[in-house]
Amino acid sequence: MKCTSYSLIFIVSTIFALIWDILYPICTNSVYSNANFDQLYKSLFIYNDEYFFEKSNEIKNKYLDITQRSLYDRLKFSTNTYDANVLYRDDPVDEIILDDNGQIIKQNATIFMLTRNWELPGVLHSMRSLEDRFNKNYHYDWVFLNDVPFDTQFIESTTAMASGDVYHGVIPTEHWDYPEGNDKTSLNISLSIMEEQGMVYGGSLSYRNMCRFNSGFFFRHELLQKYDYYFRVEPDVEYFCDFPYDPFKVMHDKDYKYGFVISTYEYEETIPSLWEAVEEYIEVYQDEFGIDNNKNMYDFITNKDTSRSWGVSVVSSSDYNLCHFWSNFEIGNLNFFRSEAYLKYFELLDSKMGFYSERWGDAPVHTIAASILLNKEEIIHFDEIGYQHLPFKTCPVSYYLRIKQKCQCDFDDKLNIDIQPNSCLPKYWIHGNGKTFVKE
Ligand SMILES: Nc1nc2c(ncn2[C@@H]2O[C@H](COP(=O)(O)OP(=O)(O)OP(=O)(O)O)[C@@H](O)[C@H]2O)c(=O)[nH]1
Ligand SMILES: [Mg+2]
Repeated sequence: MKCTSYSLIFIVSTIFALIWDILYPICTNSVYSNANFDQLYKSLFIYNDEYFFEKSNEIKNKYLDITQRSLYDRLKFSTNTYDANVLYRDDPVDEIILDDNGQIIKQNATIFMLTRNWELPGVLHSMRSLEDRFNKNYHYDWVFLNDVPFDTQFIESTTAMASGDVYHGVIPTEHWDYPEGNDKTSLNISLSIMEEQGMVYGGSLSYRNMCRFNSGFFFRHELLQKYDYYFRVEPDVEYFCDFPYDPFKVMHDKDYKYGFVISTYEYEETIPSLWEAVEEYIEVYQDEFGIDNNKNMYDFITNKDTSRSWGVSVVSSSDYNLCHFWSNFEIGNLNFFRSEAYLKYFELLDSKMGFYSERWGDAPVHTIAASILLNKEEIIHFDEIGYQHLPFKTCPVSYYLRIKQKCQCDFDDKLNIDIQPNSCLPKYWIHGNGKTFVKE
Protein backbone atom coordinates (compact mmCIF):
# COMPACT_ATOMS: atom_id res chain seq x y z
CA MET A 1 0.00 0.00 0.00
CA LYS A 2 2.82 2.31 0.99
CA CYS A 3 4.66 1.39 -2.16
CA THR A 4 1.67 2.18 -4.39
CA SER A 5 1.24 5.64 -2.93
CA TYR A 6 4.96 6.44 -3.46
CA SER A 7 4.62 5.35 -7.07
CA LEU A 8 1.54 7.52 -7.47
CA ILE A 9 3.37 10.55 -6.06
CA PHE A 10 6.29 9.89 -8.40
CA ILE A 11 4.08 9.64 -11.51
CA VAL A 12 2.06 12.74 -10.65
CA SER A 13 5.17 14.81 -9.94
CA THR A 14 6.77 13.61 -13.16
CA ILE A 15 3.70 14.60 -15.19
CA PHE A 16 3.65 17.95 -13.42
CA ALA A 17 7.34 18.48 -14.15
CA LEU A 18 6.76 17.61 -17.79
CA ILE A 19 3.88 20.02 -18.18
CA TRP A 20 5.77 22.69 -16.28
CA ASP A 21 8.81 22.26 -18.48
CA ILE A 22 6.76 22.68 -21.66
CA LEU A 23 4.34 25.35 -20.48
CA TYR A 24 6.65 27.58 -18.46
CA PRO A 25 8.79 28.77 -21.39
CA ILE A 26 5.65 29.38 -23.47
CA CYS A 27 3.84 31.22 -20.66
CA THR A 28 6.89 33.33 -19.89
CA ASN A 29 7.23 34.14 -23.60
CA SER A 30 10.72 32.69 -23.76
CA VAL A 31 11.72 30.72 -26.85
CA TYR A 32 10.76 27.10 -26.50
CA SER A 33 13.90 25.14 -25.94
CA ASN A 34 14.38 21.65 -27.29
CA ALA A 35 17.29 21.24 -24.94
CA ASN A 36 15.05 21.45 -21.88
CA PHE A 37 12.74 18.84 -23.21
CA ASP A 38 15.57 16.55 -24.28
CA GLN A 39 17.14 16.77 -20.84
CA LEU A 40 13.93 15.84 -19.11
CA TYR A 41 13.14 13.11 -21.58
CA LYS A 42 16.54 11.57 -21.10
CA SER A 43 16.34 11.66 -17.32
CA LEU A 44 13.18 9.51 -17.52
CA PHE A 45 14.75 6.72 -19.49
CA ILE A 46 17.94 4.76 -19.03
CA TYR A 47 18.82 4.90 -22.76
CA ASN A 48 20.67 8.19 -22.46
CA ASP A 49 24.05 9.32 -23.77
CA GLU A 50 25.84 7.98 -20.76
CA TYR A 51 24.35 4.57 -21.36
CA PHE A 52 25.40 4.53 -25.01
CA PHE A 53 28.85 5.78 -24.13
CA GLU A 54 29.38 3.05 -21.55
CA LYS A 55 27.89 0.36 -23.74
CA SER A 56 30.03 1.36 -26.71
CA ASN A 57 33.17 1.38 -24.63
CA GLU A 58 32.34 -2.05 -23.32
CA ILE A 59 32.07 -3.36 -26.87
CA LYS A 60 35.17 -1.55 -28.03
CA ASN A 61 37.25 -2.86 -25.13
CA LYS A 62 36.00 -6.37 -25.71
CA TYR A 63 37.67 -6.36 -29.15
CA LEU A 64 40.62 -4.17 -28.22
CA ASP A 65 43.10 -6.97 -28.60
CA ILE A 66 42.02 -7.50 -32.16
CA THR A 67 41.47 -3.96 -33.34
CA GLN A 68 44.66 -2.61 -31.85
CA ARG A 69 46.97 -5.54 -32.30
CA SER A 70 49.04 -3.52 -34.73
CA LEU A 71 49.94 -1.15 -31.95
CA TYR A 72 51.09 -3.86 -29.59
CA ASP A 73 52.65 -6.43 -31.86
CA ARG A 74 55.65 -6.06 -34.00
CA LEU A 75 54.60 -5.04 -37.46
CA LYS A 76 54.71 -7.50 -40.26
CA PHE A 77 57.47 -6.43 -42.60
CA SER A 78 56.98 -6.72 -46.29
CA THR A 79 60.49 -5.98 -47.42
CA ASN A 80 64.08 -6.00 -46.35
CA THR A 81 64.70 -2.51 -47.62
CA TYR A 82 64.87 -0.74 -44.29
CA ASP A 83 66.00 -1.14 -40.77
CA ALA A 84 63.06 -2.91 -39.14
CA ASN A 85 63.78 -1.39 -35.74
CA VAL A 86 62.37 1.96 -36.73
CA LEU A 87 58.89 0.46 -36.85
CA TYR A 88 58.70 -1.15 -33.43
CA ARG A 89 55.96 0.02 -31.16
CA ASP A 90 58.28 1.77 -28.73
CA ASP A 91 59.72 3.91 -31.49
CA PRO A 92 57.50 6.84 -32.32
CA VAL A 93 56.93 7.04 -36.07
CA ASP A 94 58.73 10.32 -36.43
CA GLU A 95 61.40 9.70 -33.84
CA ILE A 96 64.02 12.42 -34.07
CA ILE A 97 67.51 11.39 -33.16
CA LEU A 98 69.45 13.98 -31.18
CA ASP A 99 73.20 14.21 -30.69
CA ASP A 100 74.90 14.70 -27.29
CA ASN A 101 74.26 18.45 -27.49
CA GLY A 102 70.55 17.96 -28.09
CA GLN A 103 70.84 18.91 -31.77
CA ILE A 104 68.86 17.02 -34.44
CA ILE A 105 71.15 14.63 -36.29
CA LYS A 106 70.96 15.58 -39.94
CA GLN A 107 72.70 14.40 -43.04
CA ASN A 108 74.49 16.63 -45.50
CA ALA A 109 71.44 16.84 -47.70
CA THR A 110 68.92 19.14 -49.32
CA ILE A 111 65.48 19.04 -50.84
CA PHE A 112 65.69 20.18 -54.43
CA MET A 113 63.13 21.52 -56.88
CA LEU A 114 63.59 22.73 -60.44
CA THR A 115 60.60 24.88 -61.23
CA ARG A 116 59.06 28.01 -62.76
CA ASN A 117 57.57 31.15 -61.22
CA TRP A 118 54.06 30.40 -62.46
CA GLU A 119 54.08 27.00 -60.75
CA LEU A 120 54.12 28.64 -57.30
CA PRO A 121 50.72 27.29 -56.08
CA GLY A 122 51.78 23.72 -56.93
CA VAL A 123 55.21 24.31 -55.40
CA LEU A 124 53.66 25.46 -52.12
CA HIS A 125 51.31 22.49 -52.17
CA SER A 126 54.22 20.06 -52.47
CA MET A 127 56.22 21.92 -49.83
CA ARG A 128 53.38 21.90 -47.31
CA SER A 129 52.89 18.18 -47.80
CA LEU A 130 56.58 17.28 -47.44
CA GLU A 131 57.06 19.63 -44.51
CA ASP A 132 54.08 18.12 -42.65
CA ARG A 133 54.98 14.54 -43.35
CA PHE A 134 58.74 14.77 -42.90
CA ASN A 135 60.75 17.94 -42.95
CA LYS A 136 59.09 19.80 -40.06
CA ASN A 137 61.07 17.47 -37.81
CA TYR A 138 64.41 17.90 -39.55
CA HIS A 139 64.46 21.33 -41.19
CA TYR A 140 66.49 20.29 -44.20
CA ASP A 141 67.35 23.07 -46.64
CA TRP A 142 65.38 23.64 -49.83
CA VAL A 143 67.17 24.55 -53.07
CA PHE A 144 65.10 25.98 -55.93
CA LEU A 145 66.52 26.31 -59.42
CA ASN A 146 65.06 28.04 -62.47
CA ASP A 147 66.26 28.93 -65.96
CA VAL A 148 65.16 32.55 -65.30
CA PRO A 149 65.33 34.44 -61.97
CA PHE A 150 62.64 33.69 -59.40
CA ASP A 151 60.35 36.61 -58.68
CA THR A 152 59.84 38.19 -55.27
CA GLN A 153 56.55 36.47 -54.57
CA PHE A 154 58.06 33.07 -55.30
CA ILE A 155 61.06 33.74 -53.08
CA GLU A 156 59.00 35.11 -50.19
CA SER A 157 56.31 32.42 -50.29
CA THR A 158 58.68 29.47 -50.50
CA THR A 159 60.93 30.89 -47.80
CA ALA A 160 57.93 31.30 -45.51
CA MET A 161 56.75 27.75 -46.19
CA ALA A 162 60.07 26.03 -45.51
CA SER A 163 61.22 24.93 -42.07
CA GLY A 164 64.86 24.96 -43.17
CA ASP A 165 67.05 27.43 -45.03
CA VAL A 166 66.03 28.22 -48.59
CA TYR A 167 68.22 29.01 -51.58
CA HIS A 168 67.07 30.22 -55.00
CA GLY A 169 69.35 29.98 -58.02
CA VAL A 170 69.48 30.56 -61.74
CA ILE A 171 70.82 27.91 -64.08
CA PRO A 172 73.75 28.96 -66.29
CA THR A 173 72.55 29.13 -69.92
CA GLU A 174 75.20 26.63 -71.06
CA HIS A 175 73.55 24.04 -68.77
CA TRP A 176 70.12 24.75 -70.17
CA ASP A 177 69.89 26.00 -73.74
CA TYR A 178 70.19 23.98 -76.92
CA PRO A 179 73.95 23.44 -77.20
CA GLU A 180 75.68 26.03 -79.37
CA GLY A 181 77.05 25.02 -82.75
CA ASN A 182 74.20 22.59 -83.45
CA ASP A 183 71.77 22.93 -86.31
CA LYS A 184 68.61 24.68 -85.17
CA THR A 185 66.71 24.00 -88.39
CA SER A 186 66.91 20.25 -87.92
CA LEU A 187 65.90 20.73 -84.28
CA ASN A 188 62.75 22.60 -85.32
CA ILE A 189 61.91 19.93 -87.88
CA SER A 190 62.31 17.16 -85.25
CA LEU A 191 60.13 19.06 -82.81
CA SER A 192 57.31 19.59 -85.28
CA ILE A 193 57.40 15.97 -86.42
CA MET A 194 57.19 14.70 -82.83
CA GLU A 195 54.42 17.17 -82.07
CA GLU A 196 52.45 15.91 -85.07
CA GLN A 197 52.97 12.31 -83.93
CA GLY A 198 51.16 13.25 -80.73
CA MET A 199 54.10 12.48 -78.45
CA VAL A 200 53.77 13.82 -74.88
CA TYR A 201 55.69 17.15 -74.83
CA GLY A 202 56.67 16.19 -78.43
CA GLY A 203 57.11 19.76 -79.64
CA SER A 204 58.43 21.34 -76.46
CA LEU A 205 61.98 22.65 -76.47
CA SER A 206 61.86 23.71 -72.81
CA TYR A 207 60.83 20.19 -71.76
CA ARG A 208 63.93 18.86 -73.54
CA ASN A 209 66.14 21.47 -71.86
CA MET A 210 64.67 20.37 -68.55
CA CYS A 211 65.31 16.66 -69.21
CA ARG A 212 68.88 17.32 -70.31
CA PHE A 213 69.51 19.55 -67.29
CA ASN A 214 68.13 16.91 -64.92
CA SER A 215 70.22 14.27 -66.66
CA GLY A 216 73.58 15.96 -66.72
CA PHE A 217 73.76 19.27 -64.93
CA PHE A 218 71.66 19.66 -61.78
CA PHE A 219 74.36 18.14 -59.57
CA ARG A 220 76.92 20.62 -60.95
CA HIS A 221 74.98 23.71 -59.90
CA GLU A 222 76.89 25.81 -57.37
CA LEU A 223 74.00 25.76 -54.86
CA LEU A 224 74.13 21.97 -54.70
CA GLN A 225 77.91 21.72 -54.38
CA LYS A 226 78.02 21.54 -50.59
CA TYR A 227 75.56 18.64 -50.29
CA ASP A 228 76.00 14.88 -50.57
CA TYR A 229 72.32 13.93 -50.93
CA TYR A 230 69.29 15.44 -52.65
CA PHE A 231 65.57 14.72 -52.49
CA ARG A 232 63.89 15.73 -55.72
CA VAL A 233 60.45 17.30 -55.46
CA GLU A 234 58.09 18.58 -58.14
CA PRO A 235 55.12 20.95 -57.99
CA ASP A 236 51.71 19.46 -57.16
CA VAL A 237 52.90 16.20 -55.66
CA GLU A 238 51.56 14.70 -52.43
CA TYR A 239 53.13 12.63 -49.66
CA PHE A 240 50.43 10.48 -48.12
CA CYS A 241 52.08 9.16 -44.96
CA ASP A 242 54.26 10.31 -42.10
CA PHE A 243 57.80 9.30 -42.96
CA PRO A 244 58.82 6.50 -40.56
CA TYR A 245 62.44 7.59 -40.75
CA ASP A 246 64.74 10.21 -42.18
CA PRO A 247 65.31 8.81 -45.69
CA PHE A 248 68.62 10.67 -45.93
CA LYS A 249 69.79 8.79 -42.83
CA VAL A 250 68.72 5.50 -44.38
CA MET A 251 70.67 6.40 -47.53
CA HIS A 252 73.72 7.37 -45.53
CA ASP A 253 73.74 4.51 -43.00
CA LYS A 254 73.18 1.77 -45.58
CA ASP A 255 75.28 3.46 -48.26
CA TYR A 256 72.46 3.62 -50.78
CA LYS A 257 73.18 5.72 -53.84
CA TYR A 258 69.71 5.93 -55.37
CA GLY A 259 66.19 5.66 -53.96
CA PHE A 260 62.81 5.54 -55.71
CA VAL A 261 59.14 4.90 -55.02
CA ILE A 262 57.52 4.29 -58.43
CA SER A 263 58.82 2.38 -61.42
CA THR A 264 57.02 2.10 -64.74
CA TYR A 265 57.62 1.82 -68.50
CA GLU A 266 58.90 4.63 -70.74
CA TYR A 267 57.23 5.52 -74.06
CA GLU A 268 59.54 3.90 -76.59
CA GLU A 269 58.95 6.61 -79.20
CA THR A 270 60.74 9.12 -76.96
CA ILE A 271 63.98 7.13 -76.80
CA PRO A 272 64.38 5.06 -80.01
CA SER A 273 68.18 5.27 -80.05
CA LEU A 274 68.98 5.67 -76.34
CA TRP A 275 69.85 2.02 -75.79
CA GLU A 276 72.23 2.02 -78.73
CA ALA A 277 74.19 4.81 -77.01
CA VAL A 278 74.13 2.87 -73.74
CA GLU A 279 75.51 -0.21 -75.45
CA GLU A 280 78.33 1.88 -76.87
CA TYR A 281 79.07 3.23 -73.39
CA ILE A 282 79.16 -0.26 -71.90
CA GLU A 283 81.45 -1.49 -74.63
CA VAL A 284 83.88 1.40 -74.24
CA TYR A 285 83.89 1.70 -70.44
CA GLN A 286 83.06 -1.77 -69.11
CA ASP A 287 86.58 -2.46 -67.84
CA GLU A 288 87.44 1.07 -66.80
CA PHE A 289 84.38 1.41 -64.56
CA GLY A 290 84.06 -2.25 -63.60
CA ILE A 291 80.56 -2.77 -65.02
CA ASP A 292 79.57 -6.21 -63.76
CA ASN A 293 76.16 -7.53 -64.75
CA ASN A 294 76.26 -10.12 -61.97
CA LYS A 295 76.37 -7.41 -59.35
CA ASN A 296 74.37 -4.59 -60.91
CA MET A 297 70.70 -4.39 -61.94
CA TYR A 298 71.23 -5.01 -65.64
CA ASP A 299 68.56 -7.70 -65.51
CA PHE A 300 66.04 -5.25 -64.09
CA ILE A 301 66.26 -3.11 -67.23
CA THR A 302 66.55 -5.94 -69.74
CA ASN A 303 64.35 -8.77 -68.44
CA LYS A 304 61.20 -9.05 -70.55
CA ASP A 305 59.37 -11.78 -68.67
CA THR A 306 55.67 -10.89 -68.41
CA SER A 307 54.56 -13.51 -65.91
CA ARG A 308 54.35 -11.01 -63.07
CA SER A 309 52.56 -8.34 -65.04
CA TRP A 310 49.34 -10.21 -65.83
CA GLY A 311 50.94 -11.25 -69.12
CA VAL A 312 50.97 -7.64 -70.27
CA SER A 313 54.06 -6.88 -72.28
CA VAL A 314 55.37 -3.52 -73.30
CA VAL A 315 56.79 -3.58 -76.79
CA SER A 316 60.42 -2.62 -77.01
CA SER A 317 62.53 -3.12 -80.09
CA SER A 318 65.84 -2.99 -78.21
CA ASP A 319 67.17 -5.06 -75.30
CA TYR A 320 66.04 -2.29 -72.93
CA ASN A 321 62.68 -3.28 -71.46
CA LEU A 322 61.78 0.42 -70.90
CA CYS A 323 61.56 0.09 -67.10
CA HIS A 324 62.56 3.26 -65.33
CA PHE A 325 62.35 4.81 -61.91
CA TRP A 326 59.89 7.68 -62.00
CA SER A 327 62.34 10.49 -61.39
CA ASN A 328 59.87 13.13 -60.21
CA PHE A 329 60.56 11.42 -56.86
CA GLU A 330 64.13 10.50 -56.26
CA ILE A 331 66.55 10.57 -53.38
CA GLY A 332 70.10 10.23 -54.49
CA ASN A 333 73.73 10.55 -53.63
CA LEU A 334 75.04 13.54 -55.58
CA ASN A 335 78.53 12.05 -55.60
CA PHE A 336 77.27 9.20 -57.75
CA PHE A 337 76.24 11.71 -60.41
CA ARG A 338 79.51 13.59 -59.99
CA SER A 339 81.53 10.38 -60.46
CA GLU A 340 83.78 9.93 -63.48
CA ALA A 341 81.69 6.96 -64.62
CA TYR A 342 78.46 8.98 -64.67
CA LEU A 343 80.06 12.09 -66.22
CA LYS A 344 81.45 10.00 -69.08
CA TYR A 345 78.06 8.34 -69.48
CA PHE A 346 76.29 11.69 -69.80
CA GLU A 347 79.00 13.05 -72.10
CA LEU A 348 78.56 10.16 -74.49
CA LEU A 349 74.77 10.40 -74.42
CA ASP A 350 74.83 14.16 -74.90
CA SER A 351 77.12 13.82 -77.92
CA LYS A 352 74.38 11.81 -79.66
CA MET A 353 71.97 14.79 -79.42
CA GLY A 354 69.10 12.44 -78.50
CA PHE A 355 67.84 14.85 -75.84
CA TYR A 356 66.72 17.04 -78.76
CA SER A 357 66.47 14.88 -81.90
CA GLU A 358 64.35 12.48 -79.84
CA ARG A 359 63.03 13.26 -76.37
CA TRP A 360 65.22 11.38 -73.94
CA GLY A 361 63.90 11.73 -70.42
CA ASP A 362 66.03 12.05 -67.31
CA ALA A 363 64.11 9.12 -65.81
CA PRO A 364 65.41 6.42 -68.20
CA VAL A 365 68.81 8.16 -68.29
CA HIS A 366 69.15 8.03 -64.48
CA THR A 367 67.68 4.55 -64.24
CA ILE A 368 69.96 2.99 -66.80
CA ALA A 369 73.01 4.61 -65.19
CA ALA A 370 72.01 3.41 -61.72
CA SER A 371 71.24 -0.06 -63.05
CA ILE A 372 74.58 -0.57 -64.74
CA LEU A 373 76.95 1.44 -62.55
CA LEU A 374 75.66 0.61 -59.07
CA ASN A 375 75.48 -2.68 -57.22
CA LYS A 376 71.98 -4.00 -56.50
CA GLU A 377 72.46 -3.25 -52.83
CA GLU A 378 73.00 0.43 -53.55
CA ILE A 379 69.46 1.04 -54.80
CA ILE A 380 66.49 1.25 -52.44
CA HIS A 381 62.76 1.13 -52.97
CA PHE A 382 61.16 3.29 -50.26
CA ASP A 383 58.00 1.26 -49.92
CA GLU A 384 56.78 3.03 -46.76
CA ILE A 385 56.48 6.39 -48.49
CA GLY A 386 53.02 7.12 -49.90
CA TYR A 387 53.33 9.42 -52.88
CA GLN A 388 51.38 10.91 -55.74
CA HIS A 389 52.43 12.64 -58.94
CA LEU A 390 49.42 12.28 -61.14
CA PRO A 391 48.50 10.13 -62.93
CA PHE A 392 50.09 7.62 -60.54
CA LYS A 393 50.15 7.01 -56.82
CA THR A 394 51.84 4.59 -54.49
CA CYS A 395 50.54 3.59 -51.07
CA PRO A 396 52.16 1.25 -48.51
CA VAL A 397 50.85 -2.27 -48.90
CA SER A 398 50.72 -3.03 -45.18
CA TYR A 399 47.47 -1.99 -43.47
CA TYR A 400 49.20 -1.62 -40.12
CA LEU A 401 51.88 0.57 -41.64
CA ARG A 402 49.21 2.80 -43.13
CA ILE A 403 47.56 3.15 -39.72
CA LYS A 404 50.80 3.75 -37.89
CA GLN A 405 52.05 6.31 -40.40
CA LYS A 406 48.66 8.07 -40.57
CA CYS A 407 48.45 7.51 -44.33
CA GLN A 408 45.78 9.21 -46.38
CA CYS A 409 45.76 6.77 -49.26
CA ASP A 410 44.01 3.63 -50.32
CA PHE A 411 46.13 0.69 -51.45
CA ASP A 412 43.29 -0.52 -53.69
CA ASP A 413 43.03 2.81 -55.49
CA LYS A 414 43.00 2.30 -59.26
CA LEU A 415 45.73 4.92 -59.57
CA ASN A 416 48.03 2.92 -57.30
CA ILE A 417 50.51 1.83 -59.93
CA ASP A 418 51.96 -0.90 -57.71
CA ILE A 419 48.90 -3.04 -58.39
CA GLN A 420 48.80 -2.30 -62.11
CA PRO A 421 50.41 -4.30 -64.93
CA ASN A 422 52.45 -1.27 -66.00
CA SER A 423 54.46 -1.27 -62.77
CA CYS A 424 58.07 -2.44 -63.01
CA LEU A 425 58.18 -3.05 -59.25
CA PRO A 426 57.78 -6.83 -59.55
CA LYS A 427 60.84 -6.87 -61.79
CA TYR A 428 62.73 -4.85 -59.18
CA TRP A 429 61.76 -7.32 -56.46
CA ILE A 430 63.23 -10.12 -58.52
CA HIS A 431 66.23 -8.49 -60.14
CA GLY A 432 66.94 -5.72 -57.68
CA ASN A 433 67.40 -5.32 -53.98
CA GLY A 434 63.73 -5.99 -53.26
CA LYS A 435 61.45 -8.36 -51.43
CA THR A 436 63.34 -11.26 -50.02
CA PHE A 437 60.41 -13.66 -50.11
CA VAL A 438 60.31 -13.38 -53.91
CA LYS A 439 63.88 -14.60 -54.08
CA GLU A 440 63.47 -17.29 -51.46
N1 LIG B 1 62.67 26.33 -64.58
C1 LIG B 1 62.04 25.46 -65.34
N2 LIG B 1 61.57 24.31 -64.81
C2 LIG B 1 60.93 23.45 -65.62
C3 LIG B 1 60.73 23.69 -67.00
N3 LIG B 1 60.04 22.65 -67.51
C4 LIG B 1 59.82 21.80 -66.49
N4 LIG B 1 60.35 22.27 -65.34
C5 LIG B 1 60.34 21.63 -64.03
O1 LIG B 1 60.87 20.34 -64.20
C6 LIG B 1 60.14 19.38 -63.49
C7 LIG B 1 59.54 18.37 -64.46
O2 LIG B 1 58.66 19.02 -65.35
P1 LIG B 1 57.15 18.57 -65.55
O3 LIG B 1 56.51 19.54 -66.46
O4 LIG B 1 56.54 18.33 -64.22
O5 LIG B 1 57.36 17.21 -66.31
P2 LIG B 1 56.70 15.79 -66.08
O6 LIG B 1 56.69 15.49 -64.62
O7 LIG B 1 57.39 14.84 -66.97
O8 LIG B 1 55.27 15.99 -66.64
P3 LIG B 1 53.90 16.43 -65.94
O9 LIG B 1 53.03 15.28 -66.14
O10 LIG B 1 53.51 17.66 -66.70
O11 LIG B 1 54.18 16.74 -64.49
C8 LIG B 1 59.09 20.15 -62.69
O12 LIG B 1 59.62 20.39 -61.41
C9 LIG B 1 58.93 21.44 -63.47
O13 LIG B 1 58.59 22.48 -62.61
C10 LIG B 1 61.23 24.91 -67.54
O14 LIG B 1 61.11 25.21 -68.71
N5 LIG B 1 61.87 25.76 -66.67
MG1 LIG C 1 55.85 16.70 -63.15
